[in-house]
Amino acid sequence: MADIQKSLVLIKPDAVQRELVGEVITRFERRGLKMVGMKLTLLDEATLTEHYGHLADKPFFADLKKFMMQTPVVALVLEGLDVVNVVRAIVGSTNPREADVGTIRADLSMNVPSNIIHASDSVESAEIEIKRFFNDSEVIGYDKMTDKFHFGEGV
Ligand code: IDP
Ligand code: MG
Repeated sequence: MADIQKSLVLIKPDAVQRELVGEVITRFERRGLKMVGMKLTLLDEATLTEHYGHLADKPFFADLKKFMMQTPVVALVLEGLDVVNVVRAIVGSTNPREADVGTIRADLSMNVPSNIIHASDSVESAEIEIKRFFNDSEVIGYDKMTDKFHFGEGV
């Protein structure tokens, strides 16, 4: 049974530098995902240490955090049916050179860490990550005429 879920996306500094923010958001909008949170935000080291905690023992950890602080990122909360898996599929695998053609990472990037985008990898991490970057009042539920196509019976 499909669930309405939320997912956290960060459009990374490489995409901001390369003026790809609009392109990335357009892909999500066209797919029918609903933006319920959006902000430009400069990340600090403490937030990144927490966010990338699963990579703390990797040799690239310090460089990854430095990369993520180069410019502000654009943080999004997306809502939709099974949105966590849908977003990961739109984003593609971590190494852009191994990602499927048609995914954001394969179409727009060539390397790590500069792979355009972060997306939550499970419903549980999405809940934690949304709280990491957004206050409750910054995630805004609203009706859209297209909800009936993307969320409901489709008629
Ligand atoms: P994900 O972003 O696809 O979920 P994770 O394994 O959670 O992948 O890694 C988080 C981020 O760390 C990646 O998106 C990438 O920017 C960076 N990263 C992952 N592996 C490497 C690496 O081997 N070298 C440099 N950066 C890496
Ligand atoms: Mg990850």
